[in-house]
Amino acid sequence: MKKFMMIGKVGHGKTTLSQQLHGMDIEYKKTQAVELVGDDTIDTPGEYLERKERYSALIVTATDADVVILLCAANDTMCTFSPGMGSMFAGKELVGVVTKIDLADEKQIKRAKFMLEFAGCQKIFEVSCPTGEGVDRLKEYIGMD
Ligand SMILES: Nc1nc2c(ncn2[C@@H]2O[C@H](COP(=O)(O)OP(=O)(O)O)[C@@H](O)[C@H]2O)c(=O)[nH]1
Ligand SMILES: [Mg+2]
Repeated sequence: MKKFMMIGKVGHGKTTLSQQLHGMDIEYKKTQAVELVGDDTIDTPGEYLERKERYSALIVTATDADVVILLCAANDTMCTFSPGMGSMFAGKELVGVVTKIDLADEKQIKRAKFMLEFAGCQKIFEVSCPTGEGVDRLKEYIGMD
């Protein structure tokens, strides 16, 4: 069984997308620790990405994952991922997901995609959880059962 790991800033939609990928009811809950959603998805607290001193926790947690998914909300105005950042997960398949496309325009979506590309994502998807757009395409690509 493949394992997936979600990484992104607080509020960018990691937990919601994890629930949606598993067909679960969407329930808001602040993620305070590394948690397993379903039996294959490692959900992480956004603070692990936002605070550089916690990067080591991301690296250690990623050893259990086959696919690392970097998420960036389309309406984010900050630079979430620095160029080449994905290399800290050396050897893992790196997939980018632009979330919240329902809240953004084309220019914003493109900006988020560039950032994920520069971070090192080999493939990038655009999703909206309220509409479900793009979620099945992502699920199929990563090979989630
Ligand atoms: N409009 C919109 N809201 C979303 C989307 N994905 C998540 N949200 C909302 O964003 C907030 C934070 O989501 P959450 O999954 O907890 O983010 P996390 O901190 O990355 O786990 C919640 O209120 C979600 O309902 C999306 O695609 N579109
Ligand atoms: Mg969360």
